[in-house]
Amino acid sequence: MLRCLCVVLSVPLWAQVLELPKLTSAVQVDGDLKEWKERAFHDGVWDIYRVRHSPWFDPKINRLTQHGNEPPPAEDLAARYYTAWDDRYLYLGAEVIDNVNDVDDPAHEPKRWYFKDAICWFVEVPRDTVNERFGEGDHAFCFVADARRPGYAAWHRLGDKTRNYIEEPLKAVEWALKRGANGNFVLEAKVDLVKTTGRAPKIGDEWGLEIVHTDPDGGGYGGHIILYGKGDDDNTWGHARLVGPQPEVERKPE
Ligand SMILES: [Ca+2]
Ligand SMILES: [Ca+2]
Ligand SMILES: [Ca+2]
Ligand SMILES: [Ca+2]
Repeated sequence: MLRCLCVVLSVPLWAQVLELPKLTSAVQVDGDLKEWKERAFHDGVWDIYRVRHSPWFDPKINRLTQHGNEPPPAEDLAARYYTAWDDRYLYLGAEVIDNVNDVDDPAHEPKRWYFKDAICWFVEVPRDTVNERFGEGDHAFCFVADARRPGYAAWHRLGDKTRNYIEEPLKAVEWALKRGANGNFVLEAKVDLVKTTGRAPKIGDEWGLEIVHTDPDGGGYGGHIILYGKGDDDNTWGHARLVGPQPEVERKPE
């Protein structure tokens, strides 16, 4: 019994497999996640306090910007993230509490989502054990929290056999962004995986997964939280697996 416990404890916590459920009913991309979020992968609210106690925490890359007169960190940035898929598409959603919406970048370039409020899902399809930084199989699907949805606000960073860090607008996508009070927003996106990765997803596929949520709030680069990984090296990303449909959270009958 004791030996079993030791084996379990020797596995790094982020080796836990993130199971991404398949959706079996249609998604309306309208900025309201209600028709699918209960059946998506979702592991609760994330903020800097929770990230601070995660196995991948690094204070240099998981921090929020200090401008003076800040609200408590929980009001600076907190979010729920949703991820699911079907035979062709990847579904991405987020419900975000943010004190300031900042989508202005003094040195704007289309690829500079990371200098603006943005959420980016990094995936490696399929997962391997080679350290790569946006090499072949690595994709970032990024969304700037700009309700005007300029062309660069949906962005695709990827690699291929010979190139790293290919940067281009993400065109094979439908997405919606609904702004709330302050910098709050809801994001809903449907990414065509056949067009972006060249592969139709199926149950049992193994992916790498990291979520990067940037929150400069008027400052320069560097205010962000990262989930399940430690940056651009895909070998630090979490281990995700595509699984069949999952039921909604069960509640105790009255
Ligand atoms: Ca919807
Ligand atoms: Ca903020
Ligand atoms: Ca790799
Ligand atoms: Ca912000």
